Amino acid sequence: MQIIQKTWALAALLSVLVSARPHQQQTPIVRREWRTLSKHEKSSYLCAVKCIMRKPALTPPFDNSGVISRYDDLVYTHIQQTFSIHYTGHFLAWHRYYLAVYERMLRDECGYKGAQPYWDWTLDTPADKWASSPVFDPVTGFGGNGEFVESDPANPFPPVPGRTGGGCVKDGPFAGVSDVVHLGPQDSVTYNPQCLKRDFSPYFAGRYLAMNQTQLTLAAPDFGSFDRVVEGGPSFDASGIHGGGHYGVGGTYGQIGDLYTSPADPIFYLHHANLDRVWWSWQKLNLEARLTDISGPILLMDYDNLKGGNVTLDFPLSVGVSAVNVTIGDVMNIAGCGQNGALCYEYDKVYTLQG
Ligand SMILES: *[C@@H]1O[C@H](CO)[C@@H](O)[C@H](O)[C@H]1NC(C)=O
Ligand SMILES: *[C@@H]1O[C@H](CO)[C@@H](O)[C@H](O)[C@H]1NC(C)=O
Ligand SMILES: *[C@@H]1O[C@H](CO)[C@@H](O)[C@H](O)[C@H]1NC(C)=O
Ligand SMILES: [Cu+2]
Repeated sequence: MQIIQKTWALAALLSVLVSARPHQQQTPIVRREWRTLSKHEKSSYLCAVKCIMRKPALTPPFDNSGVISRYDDLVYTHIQQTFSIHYTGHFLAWHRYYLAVYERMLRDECGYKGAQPYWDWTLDTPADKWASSPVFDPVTGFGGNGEFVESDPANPFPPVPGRTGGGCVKDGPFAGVSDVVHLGPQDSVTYNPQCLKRDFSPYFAGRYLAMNQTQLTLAAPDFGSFDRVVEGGPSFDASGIHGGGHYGVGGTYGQIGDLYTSPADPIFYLHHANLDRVWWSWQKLNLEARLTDISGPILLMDYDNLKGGNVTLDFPLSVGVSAVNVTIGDVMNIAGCGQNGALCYEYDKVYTLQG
């Protein structure tokens, strides 16, 4: 009798411990390329995106807040941290965590059963193939370009070379809605209902998203130089694969081309999943060493460390109200699964170095 009671007590204790850690998966979920998903898988993903756009925000309300939905919670935290998460050593680590949190929100809060898909844009180059990418499909994808609008001559910044759109998206699941986007432009966080805009630059995509640029990126010898090839410089002529996706889709007038509000376009998450896959591909070329290789400035563009030092594995990452804080060290291994980090996913395929 006593043994039975003790066993029962132990079982109860174990179940409490297990339920207190609801995200402790044992085996990684597998991220796949958008075009390899079945019609049903694509529509489940798009359905989950629309669902998270309808769930009420957790960010504490402030005057005239534009943070309406759970989707906005993430856009908001990206806007707030814009200048501390780009052109820094933790750029890739922060976005890796941000994506994993989005993926978990889709699964836990909207019943999505799959993993976050990625977009292998090398398959949609050269430039003349860009606009017909399956990612932009009006029925099974995210819809395409916006109507062409002339560049504003009063804008002191040069237009994105090769831009072809700029207006509201004309087809797909986000077309015909005047308040898909609530935040922005730029760092504005008060309620500003907008349509989703895109401004494709097939030229820009062809120049920075083809296999040649991806190979150049993978060939970097250490993390510090790898990150700089990914991020490129702030000018259009010094871009890398990061800017290639943002400006190839968003041009001058699309939200995804706006450094602050870019996650307002759901394609952001597929583009960044592929950037993360490039990083993981690079790590896998020498995994043991590259599970701990991290450097790059703590402060914006401080590549010479004149104002601050490099980030290290214990550097903290925060994505606001949607998840606990972690460190860079917690996200170095995408398939740590609670034993060795905060993440538990894999990619079905990685890039390899050619020739
Ligand atoms: C890659 O090819 C594109 C298209 O031909 C070209 O514009 C670009 O400069 C090339 N990039 C590199 C790094 O060679
Ligand atoms: C920061 O890291 C770079 C490599 O990315 C290295 O060359 C540099 O010496 C480091 N700076 C400091 C202050 O440790
Ligand atoms: C997470 O990090 C952010 C930014 O560093 C900080 O403001 C916040 O207080 C931290 N949250 C917790 C729960 O430690
Ligand atoms: Cu970003």
